[in-house]
Amino acid sequence: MNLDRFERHPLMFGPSPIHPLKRLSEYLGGPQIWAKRDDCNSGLAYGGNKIRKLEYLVPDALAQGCDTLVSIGGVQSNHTRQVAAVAAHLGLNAYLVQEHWVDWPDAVYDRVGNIQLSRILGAHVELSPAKFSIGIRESWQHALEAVRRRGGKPYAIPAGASDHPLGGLGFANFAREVNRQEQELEVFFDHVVVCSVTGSTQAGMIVGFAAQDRSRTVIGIDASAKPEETRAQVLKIARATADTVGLDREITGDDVILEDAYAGERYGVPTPETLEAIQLAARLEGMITDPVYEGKSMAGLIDLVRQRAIPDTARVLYVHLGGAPALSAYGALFT
Ligand code: 5PA
Repeated sequence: MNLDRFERHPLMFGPSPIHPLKRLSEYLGGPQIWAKRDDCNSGLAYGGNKIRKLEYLVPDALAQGCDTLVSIGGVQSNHTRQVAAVAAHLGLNAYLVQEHWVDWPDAVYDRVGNIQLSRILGAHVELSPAKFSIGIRESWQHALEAVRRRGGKPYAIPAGASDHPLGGLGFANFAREVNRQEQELEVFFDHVVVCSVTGSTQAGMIVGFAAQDRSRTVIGIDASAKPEETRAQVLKIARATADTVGLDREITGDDVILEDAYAGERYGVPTPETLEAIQLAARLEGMITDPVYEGKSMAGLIDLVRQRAIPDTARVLYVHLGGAPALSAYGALFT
């Protein structure tokens, strides 16, 4: 794998921390569980997994002389908030299309959390009635046109910075980072658990870990509630990324493990198990997860350990991708 031929614009503090989740591991009575904290990887508006992906898109945007980052997500998108922060940091504009991905009754849903932060960060925030999809959208094309009409030069970033030629590189690099930290910590994580929706986080990891000598199991936990679409997108991005970085083997469907039992019926709506997982991680570890993404992947981790689907002898790395800024939009859950 040759990742070094791609320019990376550093946006993180450095490697994100890895630490053991001792009380959670003891409580579950199974394998040793550790966390890698991409939820606090950067000083840019609380950070998260998109900051890591954007490290590889930013040099491309700057090289093209673009002045506006254009992107798309739900009203409480973490991704668009991170695009807004990166734009501010670089002195660029951000144009965000926020779609109606989730029906959620909290009265302040479109005023607090991520969307509030994006507004504070100075992004142009446009609300759109379109429903949840991880694909390319019409409203997004309109946004690109709007920027052009005003004489600006847009840089198009798809949902989750995923379906983009450079979208998988950030998490391929993540795999190298984990490998270096493992040497320092003298530990090897044979199971990696990660939340998946638009796919390039898991896809990048699959490629990055496949380039290493020792094999490990990357378990994606679907939070899209459309697992077939997410699985197909993970495979597509992993294959394209493998090609881009010159991985010396094919990526196949067998490389993509996506557990579909934890998303509940709908994207963005937590299940009782999601809430239990959020409370457990908070009360045992002081670690905050959210009802849309990491609460679901934490619920998946807990259940897979309880079922012994992850063996007691495993060393598990739970990858925390961020998302806590959405919590205030879900205030009603915790009253
Ligand atoms: C998101 C995504 P992928 O989209 O790369 O599969 O990552 C899933 C994921 N955890 C996991 C958190 C906290 C996330 O924010 N969020 C999206 C967003 O618009 O915020 C892209 C959907």
